[in-house]
Amino acid sequence: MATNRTFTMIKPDAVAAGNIGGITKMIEEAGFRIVAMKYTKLTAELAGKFYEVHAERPFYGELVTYMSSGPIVAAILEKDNAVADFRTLIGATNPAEAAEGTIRKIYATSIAANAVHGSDSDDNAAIEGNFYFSQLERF
Ligand code: IDP
Ligand code: MG
Repeated sequence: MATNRTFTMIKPDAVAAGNIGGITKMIEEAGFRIVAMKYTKLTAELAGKFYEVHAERPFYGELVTYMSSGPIVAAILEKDNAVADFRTLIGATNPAEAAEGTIRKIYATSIAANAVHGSDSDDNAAIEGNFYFSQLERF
């Protein structure tokens, strides 16, 4: 059964480019309610843990370096069908293949620096939300 929460990060490239406001506006206008939000920075060790499922992929080292290169915004979002609807809102991993009007089409600069993260399943949404937020930090 689909649950109603997903997890996102506004990634270092988008934060550095001053796009926290623009991306958050798109998220809210798409009908997502922010139930937790944090401005923070990953160490390489924490980025490595977050992306552990990708440890065998050729881009893992680049991904860990990039995701720990500057501040990010982590958030839990609520909406009916949150995981699938948020993946639609952000668009394809590679911005060159992302649909018009998606967050990645508008804000991503490369397949690595692709502006936002979105959970790919309800299970991962819960795991990823728990990675950043305690029970007392979600509303
Ligand atoms: P997703 O974020 O759309 O779910 P994943 O395949 O889960 O995409 O990859 C996780 C992240 O790793 C991507 O968002 C992107 O930042 C990075 N990444 C994916 N593929 C590549 C690549 O081919 N080169 C460099 N970085 C990549
Ligand atoms: Mg993914």
